[in-house]
Amino acid sequence: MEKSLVLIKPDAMERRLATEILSRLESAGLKMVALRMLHMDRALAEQHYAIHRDKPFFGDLVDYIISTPIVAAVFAGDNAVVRIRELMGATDPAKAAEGTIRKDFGLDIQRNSTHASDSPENAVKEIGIFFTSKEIFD
Ligand code: 3AN
Repeated sequence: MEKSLVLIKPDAMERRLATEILSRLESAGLKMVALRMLHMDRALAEQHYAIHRDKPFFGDLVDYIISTPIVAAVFAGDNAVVRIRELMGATDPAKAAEGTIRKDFGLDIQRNSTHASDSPENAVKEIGIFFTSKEIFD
């Protein structure tokens, strides 16, 4: 089964939305196969967001993701990457479709409540940043 990394970001953690967001993914038929809570340090955040290193918002993005503890999870299912991104909606909550997680909970383009892998290849890399193979129960 395909897997995707999901992060519950600081804005959602602060508003006690972690389980509600995880529940939406489970209700959609995706299977949670790994879960942990952690406070990312700067080095881990820079590794996770390395693809955005040259973007003007990189510094703010790293500061934001390390501002509180977060929840990291791995969800599995057929076409998990695409299905989860559909459930989450567009990066900018203002542009996200009705009924999506970011439309319902996101505050702005940075504080958009969740992260999900954007391809199966990136999912493998991202999952490896947060979990060992022994911590994934599929
Ligand atoms: P997604 O999370 O939908 O895959 P990406 O990969 O383009 O979106 O961006 C990663 C993260 O960077 C976003 N979740 C968001 O928090 C932040 N981000 C993206 N674009 C902007 C922007 N223009 N200004 C501030 N933050 C941004």
